[in-house]
Amino acid sequence: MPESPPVIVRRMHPLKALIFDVDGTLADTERDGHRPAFNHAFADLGLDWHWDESLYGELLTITGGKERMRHYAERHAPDIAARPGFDALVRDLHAAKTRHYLRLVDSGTLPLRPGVATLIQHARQRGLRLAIATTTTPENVTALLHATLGPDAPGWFEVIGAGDIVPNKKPAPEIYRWVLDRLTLPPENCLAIEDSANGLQAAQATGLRCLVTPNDYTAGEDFSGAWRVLADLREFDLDAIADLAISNLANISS
Ligand code: XBP
Ligand code: MG
Repeated sequence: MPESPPVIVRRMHPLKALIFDVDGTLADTERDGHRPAFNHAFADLGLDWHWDESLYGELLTITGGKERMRHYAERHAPDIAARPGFDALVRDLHAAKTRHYLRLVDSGTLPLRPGVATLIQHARQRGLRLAIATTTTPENVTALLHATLGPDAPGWFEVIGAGDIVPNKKPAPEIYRWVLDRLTLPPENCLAIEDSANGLQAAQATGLRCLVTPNDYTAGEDFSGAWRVLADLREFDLDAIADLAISNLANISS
């Protein structure tokens, strides 16, 4: 019997949810938000550490504020890192840093990146579900949403996965898995929106398509495998992607 030709099946995956990263994606929070907050915390606790813009760019490859401070101390202040009270110091520094960061956010000096507010508005109008997957502390997320989009905005996000809620931060996929579990959606129906290679890796390892909008700190990173790379979210048209059936071609022999 002659062999039947393969049947190409295109699987349609309607877009049901957008999952946003926060730092660097919703707003350029790192240089003028997290960085000065770390420096204020160092001064508060009597440390002569100072993270300038360039050094901070290097340190950003380590996600998570506590993890970033540990990494820095182990390399630049090994005597302090070796002290018995180092864990408590990191905890105190991070608590002070979060207080300073929240004050900066509340002062309204950290605007959303271009196109973010409009995309969120369009997504809500279309009934798309919204979620957050970030390594930063949960209070930082709600404060930023509140300060930039208004008091109701945190409630627009059905799931907010943030900070230490998972053991390993991005580029580990755990935070995206945590969010998908709570959305009870498969990755095929969701789009992750990120600004960094660490975030892209986390999304990819979860099976998510990922749109990357780089910023000054992440512009030179490797975004191979990203679904799209756009300068900012003004370039992103939700109408053009009702379905995410971009590359789901399956060869099925009949
Ligand atoms: C953001 C981070 C965060 C912040 C600091 O990464 O790495 O660690 O810089 O936040 P992403 P905390 O954008 O991939 O989520 O100090 O609250 O940890
Ligand atoms: Mg980010």
